[in-house]
Amino acid sequence: MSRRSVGEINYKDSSRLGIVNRQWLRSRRNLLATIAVVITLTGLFTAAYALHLFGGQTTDCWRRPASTPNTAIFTVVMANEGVNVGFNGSKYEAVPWPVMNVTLGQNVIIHVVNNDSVEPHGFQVIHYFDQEINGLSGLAPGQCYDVRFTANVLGSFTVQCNIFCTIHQVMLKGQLNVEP
Ligand SMILES: [Cu+2]
Repeated sequence: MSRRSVGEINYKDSSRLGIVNRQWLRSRRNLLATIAVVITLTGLFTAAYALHLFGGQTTDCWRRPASTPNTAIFTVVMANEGVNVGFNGSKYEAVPWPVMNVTLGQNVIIHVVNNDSVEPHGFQVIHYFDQEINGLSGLAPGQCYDVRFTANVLGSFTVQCNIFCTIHQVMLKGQLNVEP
């Protein structure tokens, strides 16, 4: 075997090694680029979710419904701890609580927030909102719901949690007064 042929073999080997290295580098670069794209997309989706850009279930429950003419807006918070225990702190108040006074013909929005850390709660305004929120499963912890109706009948109407729960058994009931 001559030196030259040995050299050729070495040359071919090293060039083949170079091609392998380049391919390996290219695939590695593609892999890194893919990872970067995945991280970027994940970040964008996380940010969009955190900023409530998807709508639907990511509603900010602490935002009051927008005010419109001839509309009475109330917020009712249900909680098992803190100042709102019961309905807006009904645990610490005499029945009826909370009391909502509206004028006949007004549109009414009751923004119901379940801030309970454990239990779902129902919400009912006798005559005006006899249906349940999500059937008998109620409003889950962290959820909110806008009850809307027009106060077209005079009188006092009971407001209550209509599903079984431990906090509203003894701290019932609110009242809606529709006045002339
Ligand atoms: Cu309840």
